[in-house]
Amino acid sequence: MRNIFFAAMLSVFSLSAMMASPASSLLKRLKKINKAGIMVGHQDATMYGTTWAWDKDRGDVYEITGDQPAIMGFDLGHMENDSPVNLDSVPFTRIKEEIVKQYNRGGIVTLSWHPDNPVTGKSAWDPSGKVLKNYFEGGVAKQKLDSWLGKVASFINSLKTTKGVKIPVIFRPWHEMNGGWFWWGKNSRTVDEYKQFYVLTHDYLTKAGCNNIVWAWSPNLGNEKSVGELLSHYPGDKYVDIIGVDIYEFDNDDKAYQKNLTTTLNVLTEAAKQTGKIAALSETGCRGIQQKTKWFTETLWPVLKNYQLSYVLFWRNDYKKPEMEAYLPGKNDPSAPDFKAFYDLKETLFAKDIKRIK
Ligand code: BMA
Repeated sequence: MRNIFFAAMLSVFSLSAMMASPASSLLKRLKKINKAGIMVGHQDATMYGTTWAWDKDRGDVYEITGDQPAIMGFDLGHMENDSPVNLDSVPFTRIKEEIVKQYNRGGIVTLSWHPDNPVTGKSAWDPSGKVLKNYFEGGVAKQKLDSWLGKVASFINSLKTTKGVKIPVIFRPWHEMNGGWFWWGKNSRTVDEYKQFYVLTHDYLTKAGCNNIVWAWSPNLGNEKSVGELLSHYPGDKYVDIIGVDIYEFDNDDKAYQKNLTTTLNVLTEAAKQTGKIAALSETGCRGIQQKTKWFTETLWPVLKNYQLSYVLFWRNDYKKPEMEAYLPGKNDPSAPDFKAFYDLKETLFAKDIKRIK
């Protein structure tokens, strides 16, 4: 009797193990890691830095800490146009290569997507053309976006190691929807059109076989003072695994940043609790960070340490205009030692820390 019981248990167990999708394994892992600390991420970490571009096996984080970020972010913008490089000139072949490397070192990848405006042909930052209305009425946006979703689905489906193991990623489409700058933003469509479009994106990619996506949804810092406000564009529990927020310091006002961060992370934490989702600071950074010698340990960390976030992703270090857009130091910048001190905190997790957490 006992043997039959154990055999049955074993087959149920192995069946569920066999059925676990790459996405559900990553989600499980994210929950485990969430208990150990906060992962630190960087957009385009290994592509370019404040003083260099396109070298292999480099990274501003790596040069300061000897370790890679736990999370690496890459953007799919311009994949929709069959361009060989993304909107920041990063070759898609290189993105794939770095995703595999990051997976092999035990790290995690998040993908964003800033596709051009399908109605006007201008960039993602063109809010004109009522794109989603056009989509749902079967206009030119419908033809284009359906085909664009297909291209993104093929790319995500194709993420595999050399042994053919499918690599899970966090995908964060249609972010900062509560701002007015993107064609999916607040001045360009109704809330319902937005939600329907997020759901449609989710269902399209799922049907296309992308069983390797953990879904992230993230508004921008707004004036959201309540969970209801923060979740005003939330597509629903079935479609989202991670709720993030994007918050920057553009004006060199550390106190205002801390206040914004605190107010929003309070609401985010409550929203995550109510929905049972993971919370993240999905984009952040301080303009002019190079010269700020205590920002990581004295502005960011005193706030972050109060919250159980899965990760914080610093946006990219643009080698073309680092003073305007580089959110982590290069190795010779005055802020590099402070970033190293931030790295040394036991609660901040980088690639080597999470490698051990399977
Ligand atoms: C924005 C800026 C742009 C960039 C885009 C996609 O926030 O960094 O310069 O093209 O993200 O990475």
